[in-house]
Amino acid sequence: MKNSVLEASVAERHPASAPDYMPVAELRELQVERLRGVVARAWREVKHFRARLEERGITPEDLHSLDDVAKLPFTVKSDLRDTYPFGLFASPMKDVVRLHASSGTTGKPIVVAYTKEDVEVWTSVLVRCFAGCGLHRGDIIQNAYGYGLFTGGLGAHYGAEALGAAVVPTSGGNADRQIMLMKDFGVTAICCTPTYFLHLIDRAAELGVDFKELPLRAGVFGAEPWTESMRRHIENSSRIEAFDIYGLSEIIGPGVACECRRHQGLHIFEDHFYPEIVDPATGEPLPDGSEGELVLTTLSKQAMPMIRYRTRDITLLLPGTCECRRTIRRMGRIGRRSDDMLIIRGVNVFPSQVEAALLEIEGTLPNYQIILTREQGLDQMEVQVEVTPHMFNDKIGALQGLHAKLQGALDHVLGIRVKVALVEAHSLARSEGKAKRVIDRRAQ
Ligand code: DLL
Repeated sequence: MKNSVLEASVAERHPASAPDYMPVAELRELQVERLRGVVARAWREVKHFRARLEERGITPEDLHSLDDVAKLPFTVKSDLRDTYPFGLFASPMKDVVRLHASSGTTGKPIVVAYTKEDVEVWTSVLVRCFAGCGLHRGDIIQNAYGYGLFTGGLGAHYGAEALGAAVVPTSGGNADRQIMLMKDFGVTAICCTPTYFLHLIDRAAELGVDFKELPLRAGVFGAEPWTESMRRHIENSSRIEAFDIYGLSEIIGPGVACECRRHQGLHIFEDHFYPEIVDPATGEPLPDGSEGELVLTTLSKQAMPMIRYRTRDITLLLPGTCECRRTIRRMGRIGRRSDDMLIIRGVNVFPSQVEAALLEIEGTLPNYQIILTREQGLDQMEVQVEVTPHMFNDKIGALQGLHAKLQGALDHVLGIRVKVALVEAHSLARSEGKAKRVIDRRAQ
């Protein structure tokens, strides 16, 4: 650590970070007040939510303390899908200023909406993230999260700009240009997925650029699971400080939680996002310190309040307080999800999407396997598909045509480039129990 603890904690106190240090009693009071407000809003404006409460015979007046949150029904991803596209909105379109979307298990994405106030809250939590990472006005932040429907790019962009930093909005891709700009502009911090940064490290070495020699001093990495050993590798090979940032589209995007310079868990911006941990099987709330599924309730969202959203992310709320003296609680790293979602280069991919795409195309068999590898730090996905013997023995042109068709269908459904390999019927391993569709060799 370059600074002493005291120097760092003084330097970190950006004015926007004030709520991070709020006395706990005051924070709990604010949370109850906001919880009642957000539930009343959802009850008034969202038919789906009101029906759920009525089924349980609950009204917003039944909420007196934070413990009462457990009375509320959960919201799950299929609720967003079932009400696609705008069924969970609590604001009229005239008040919505932004829409984002993330891929779901079917062809239709999950849609999320923001009012002007929501964008302001989103921006403010990202300022708090960056300030907690020790970044400030004068920093040059290269933002290599994808710009577009994905929340990473625009979310981090607004936050970095509001912090007063100079933003270099490179978006994802084109590693050589990322490295050139990082070097020529004297970039001091980078935002991207951790695996993309690993790729940049490898590519820079090939180009003869040493990250250790650059002014780059921080990386704000998230959108996919990563490990402490990956942090060590990143920090050792680039001499930067690597921070873990967490978030999800349904709640706001990046900026639900972020590490501070102590790196002892991710501080959750609890004044806007109320966290619970529940048993993923039973939904029963678990005490701080127990591992389970993270459930989040938005306390100030206008356009699309989320009540007790089941994130499927497995983590724990850390007991005790952080050395940085923030009073907001911390969660552990997300190591895994309770469902089968794969995250490839920051994009969410479900094996079921692959399956659905394959089934549409004639000449393939419903036997396929997804092989995940990591090449030069970048996730690669290969889809091996068995083809009918007839097709396999046919002219080479037919196989090429099928290959192109499959490639097109998968690119379209998944939104990322994957490798397609056509293999002979019965050549893929069979399982006696559940089929093992995914072989993940990324950690090997
Ligand atoms: O990935 C938002 C984001 C962008 C977060 C940039 C951080 C940085 P989604 O595409 O909706 O949103 O994916 C959300 O990604 O439920 C987790 O499973 C996973 N995830 C996000 N951040 C982390 C992290 C964005 N730091 C899903 N560690 C979440 C592990 C993460 N998993």
